[in-house]
Amino acid sequence: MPKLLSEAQVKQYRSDGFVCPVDALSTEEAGEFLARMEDLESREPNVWARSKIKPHLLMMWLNDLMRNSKILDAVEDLLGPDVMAWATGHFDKKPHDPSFVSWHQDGTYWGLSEPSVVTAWVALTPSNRKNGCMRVIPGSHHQGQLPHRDTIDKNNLLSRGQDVEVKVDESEAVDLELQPGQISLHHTMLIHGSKPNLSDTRRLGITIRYVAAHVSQISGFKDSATLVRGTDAYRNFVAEPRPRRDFDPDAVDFYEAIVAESRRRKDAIAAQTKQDRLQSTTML
Ligand SMILES: O=C(O)CCC(=O)C(=O)O
Repeated sequence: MPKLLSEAQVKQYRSDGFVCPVDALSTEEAGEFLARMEDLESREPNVWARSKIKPHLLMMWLNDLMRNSKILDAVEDLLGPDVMAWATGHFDKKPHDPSFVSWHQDGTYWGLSEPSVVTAWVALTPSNRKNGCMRVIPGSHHQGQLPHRDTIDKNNLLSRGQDVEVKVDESEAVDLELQPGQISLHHTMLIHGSKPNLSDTRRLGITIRYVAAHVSQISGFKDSATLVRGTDAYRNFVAEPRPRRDFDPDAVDFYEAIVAESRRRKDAIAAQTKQDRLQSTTML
């Protein structure tokens, strides 16, 4: 018996690769998290530039959000009882912001052993078709890992501008519209992206990437995660410290070391992919 999702939603996740919408936080709770985030932004300049990959290591509000019991109930319904929070992020589009996200699969540079990885996309503002909500291609996760190419576009919110190298039929795309406090859940291999914000309202989503505790990092680079539900019998990841205050100096040291590893990992996987592609072209 699932804890938060219905049997039908669990089935839909397996067949389509996503569930949306799921009621997780109340509107008031979402407003409180947004207020805590904005308060930090006003006190600490460039917070997001200083914490791009695992901001939950440095921001108390985000570390609290990824432990929210309702979100974890939904994730447990998909991943099982032992859950680690592995990464977090924010996708922010101001009114009339040209920022977009190219079609991609999340797992491309992650180096994880298997796809028992779910993203909870938490809406802190309304997210809809007009302000550039996330869009997904149902069932595309069944194709497994697809090749991507890195692109350079200053408006692409992805760090490498990665773009999946298969033709995406946009007529199949489903808009994941959410109200503040609602979440969507998507599979790490699901093809997804989003368009610019054409509205007068901000669109802000927080991503929390959860992995089942048995998943491991297989790229050879050191990696960390936080146990948020159940037990960690595997110890595949370095246990992350919980910040005692925002930008806690001890947390910053841990953050910088782990994020440097993560950058090296992404560069190594991208270089390997390039080499594999070169080899397969010369063999033709
Ligand atoms: O928020 C968006 O527009 C895209 C989010 C995304 O790409 C992700 O969650 O991986």
